[in-house]
Amino acid sequence: MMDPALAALGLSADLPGVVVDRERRGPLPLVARSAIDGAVLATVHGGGAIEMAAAAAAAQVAFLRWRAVPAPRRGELVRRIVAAVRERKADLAALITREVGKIPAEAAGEIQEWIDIGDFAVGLSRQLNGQTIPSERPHHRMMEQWHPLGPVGCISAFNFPIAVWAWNAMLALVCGDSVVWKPSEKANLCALAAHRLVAQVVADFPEAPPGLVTLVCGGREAGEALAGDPRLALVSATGSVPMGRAVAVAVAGRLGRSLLELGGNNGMIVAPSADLELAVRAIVFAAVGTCGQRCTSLRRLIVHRSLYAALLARLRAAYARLPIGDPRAAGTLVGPLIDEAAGAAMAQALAAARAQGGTLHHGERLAGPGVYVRPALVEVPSDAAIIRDETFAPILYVMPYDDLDQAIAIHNDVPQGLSSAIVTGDAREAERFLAPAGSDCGIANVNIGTSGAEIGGAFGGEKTTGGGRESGSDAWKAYMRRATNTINYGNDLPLAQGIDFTV
Ligand code: UN1
Repeated sequence: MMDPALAALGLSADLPGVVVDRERRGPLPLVARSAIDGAVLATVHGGGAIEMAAAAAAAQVAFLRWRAVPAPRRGELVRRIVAAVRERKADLAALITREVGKIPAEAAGEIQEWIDIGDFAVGLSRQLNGQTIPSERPHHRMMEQWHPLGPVGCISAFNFPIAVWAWNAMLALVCGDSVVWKPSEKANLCALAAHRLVAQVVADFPEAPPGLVTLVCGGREAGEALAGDPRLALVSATGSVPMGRAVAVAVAGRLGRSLLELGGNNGMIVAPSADLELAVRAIVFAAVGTCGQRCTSLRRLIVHRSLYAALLARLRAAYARLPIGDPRAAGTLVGPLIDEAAGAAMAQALAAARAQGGTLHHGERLAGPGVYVRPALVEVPSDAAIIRDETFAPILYVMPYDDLDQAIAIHNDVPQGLSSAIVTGDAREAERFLAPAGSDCGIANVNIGTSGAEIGGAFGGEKTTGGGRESGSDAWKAYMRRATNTINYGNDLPLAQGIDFTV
């Protein structure tokens, strides 16, 4: 019998996985499984380098037409996409739950991020403003214009199988770009369903050319072909540091532009004046939400020694009563890890932490089918090597500190720099954390956790996180090219810098 989460969106058990001008069955059969129970949901026929080249070619042709459509009209397309998403929100969320195992509230939150960035992009379609700059030359005017950049390639991860592509695609579309998507191999059904919805709206929109949005489900070969294709002016990639490094090298090699959102190893400082009740709630959501599989998940907790024992006791108690299991069951807060490899990585990290002097609380594997774990708290010395690695699982390393400078130094002493937080009632401490010598991350919060960012802010981080910024604020500028124009409305030709070049 067809799974209801697939049936509601018209997905069958045997699906085309390449969408260029129309849906086609590529040569690469990919098995779509559910994280909930490991059940095989469907086979998706994806592609490799040949299919990716066809997608890039179609995207290039589409771009040449789409860039000439006025930006507010492009916004109208996105407005219609958002209307369709609002209608199908519940079905799309149920598919996220079925395929990658998110609890319904978080799955709905992910679709809400699509709606939010869509609304943001619609408004932006009338605000792609450049500036006017005073010229040093008489009777001259200087200005900047933002023009569409080119086709955008998007590589997305399983943990936000729809939202992260939507952040990219909605901005790219209003910016006048076409979009090629290579989704995670672990979330092809979410990608197909989301893409179908957009493709339908595009097909009904008079000015939207075929090839404006394309999809190639595939593996490494398709991803490498995307990164290497000179027609894709911007490659936006979300995933692991090794993947991002490979993409960065390939894109830099052809002098393309990349936008990277890679690993996080997010820390929180809990200061002596912290509201402990608030801290516990912030920590638990950030550390165990999405089963620790957000790039913004809280992984390191740096606690002032004066409240270390009390906070640890409260966290141990909270972890002991976490409702873990099938995310479709009412009340579940922690669903499964994505697959066996994730379970093995968690077990390996816990073994390493123990060997490096860690004391483990919880973290045990629970009964399947599906990879269910009780999230782990690990007391570790702050110089343990393991805390420098991001393990995509619910492991929270806990360590004490004595003064804030030391806490900030511990906090920043990891290769990654995505998200961070401090819980404190002391305004001076909060400001020190946010100041230039404070957190070195792209996101720094006060009295909230590290995850769950709104789309209005620029999202991304520093160091091995890759430096990219997606989503709100002025992240749209990555999807456009800037032209500086100087216009002479006089009859003479004065040169800049006072140069006299009279012949
Ligand atoms: C991710 O995990 O790749 O801030 C993105 C958050 C979400 C997005 C996470 N809005 O946790």
